[in-house]
Amino acid sequence: MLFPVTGSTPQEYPSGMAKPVLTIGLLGYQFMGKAHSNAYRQVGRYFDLPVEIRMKTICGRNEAKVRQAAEVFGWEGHETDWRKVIADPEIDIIDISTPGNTHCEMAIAAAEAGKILFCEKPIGNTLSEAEKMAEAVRKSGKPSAVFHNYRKAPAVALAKRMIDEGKIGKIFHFRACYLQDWIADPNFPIVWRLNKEVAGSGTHGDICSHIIDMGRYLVGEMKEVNGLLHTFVTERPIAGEIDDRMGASTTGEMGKVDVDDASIFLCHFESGALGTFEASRFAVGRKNYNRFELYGSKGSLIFNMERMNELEYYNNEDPVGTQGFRVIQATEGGHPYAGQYWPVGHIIGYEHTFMNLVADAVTAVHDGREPSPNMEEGLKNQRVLDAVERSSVGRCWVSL
Ligand code: SOE
Repeated sequence: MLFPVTGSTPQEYPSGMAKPVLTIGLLGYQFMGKAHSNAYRQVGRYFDLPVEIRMKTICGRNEAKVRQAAEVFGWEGHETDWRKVIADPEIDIIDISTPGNTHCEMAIAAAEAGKILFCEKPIGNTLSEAEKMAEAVRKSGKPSAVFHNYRKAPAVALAKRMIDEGKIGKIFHFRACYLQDWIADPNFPIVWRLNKEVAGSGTHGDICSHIIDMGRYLVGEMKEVNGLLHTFVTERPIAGEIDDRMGASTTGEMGKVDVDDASIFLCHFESGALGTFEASRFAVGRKNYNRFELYGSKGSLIFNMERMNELEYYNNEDPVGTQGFRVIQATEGGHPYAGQYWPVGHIIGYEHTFMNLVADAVTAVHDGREPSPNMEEGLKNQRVLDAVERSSVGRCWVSL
């Protein structure tokens, strides 16, 4: 059942009345396929949603592996041809969680088939692809969502609430880093995330896109950027059989690496704030170190995904002599999303950020509103990715 996207008001369903159903077709079954499947399966058990979610079909090229994924993740069925999933009249939402080189064709086909599109980040491998995808979604008139899941961590959503309430005042600095180290070993093979033809870029699109989204979400749009993309290891073993943890066996042959290992850039925000962004897969010792520091005239905020339930807050208006960074544990009922899960102090994890995003998105779809972030935001993210790449090549500032 598709919902009128034009401004329908939230509907209250009297108890006992069947809720409308949103039927999902998921394209992709590996890391993000697993995270999205868990979110679709679990979200209705923690949120009182105005819809039922039907996990109909999961799709992947390897029949044996996608059949197993359907059984393990709880899908009604599985498919190896993504076009058949898009053609299924029972499916309302197409979720694209495959490697980046498949996103554009899938998204356009889904939009042209009148499906609601949920898409992993970054939406495309190039700005040109992202523009075509966003245009197809606009033409469809259907809502969309993009899985910038870190916005949906309670501590991050609390930071956004505090900024919007004026508690931080005028923002001077936004400093973000997203540091991993899973390919610091030069013997790690060239898996798809290290292959430009498949992934579009390396660290830049994969994880710098997340901190770009965080900057846009918390501070606003960027005016100009100046970046540097760098590859530390230019030759690696060619990958053989992939495993389920982003790794693979090797074939014994060596191949050229054509993507960035690190992506660093400065920006001027339209607000006048300054931004510094640093993403790397060579930060030895950092595993998923997605962190920001935000400094304003009335106060400052610090978030670290590896301590995702905490938000450090400095209130510049505390009485002199008592000022200092304090840790807010974002697990209280009044904190965004936290009340859906456990009593105060009983923390949540990475998988809950996807559940929170799905809860927001399907509720918005039901209410006839646009989810956030949606494909338009995904396109703005891609414009920043593209500008930083151009500035790195040109060794100059690039305006957005
Ligand atoms: C690999 O860097 C990765 O899986 C990203 O692709 C995800 O977007 C991020 O959430 C976790 O790390």
